[in-house]
Amino acid sequence: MKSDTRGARVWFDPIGVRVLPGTVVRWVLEAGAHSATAYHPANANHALRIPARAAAWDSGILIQAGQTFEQRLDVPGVYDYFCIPHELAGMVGRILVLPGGHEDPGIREPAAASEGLRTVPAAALAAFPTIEEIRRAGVVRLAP
Ligand SMILES: [Cu+2]
Repeated sequence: MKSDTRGARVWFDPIGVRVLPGTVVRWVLEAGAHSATAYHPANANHALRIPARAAAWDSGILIQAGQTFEQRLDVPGVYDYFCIPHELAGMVGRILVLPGGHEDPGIREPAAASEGLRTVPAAALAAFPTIEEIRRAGVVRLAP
């Protein structure tokens, strides 16, 4: 979770990662005030953009450099998450939980809109790395 010195630019680094089921993902606050919050209706009626069987998470807003938050991800699929103060600025990230081996777990892009839930801001939709990009690279970072 990063901010530049003026707070004009905010982002998750990396913005995309591929992990095996059962991985504990840790977010670390480097600078600024940020959260890591799952796209899930349990989080203030946001769209569901994590696997239906997965648990929602919300780190709350971290404010002290070095603060961390951890979440274990067991269900294969795409997990999209956002930063509460900066979702409109496109501060989002994507985790691909992919079993080892070559089977296709049928992972696909989350739906762009769902009835009765909040719309995902355009800047956020534009920021997600593609599933294919994450699958191929393993780790996707924004240009510095
Ligand atoms: Cu943020």
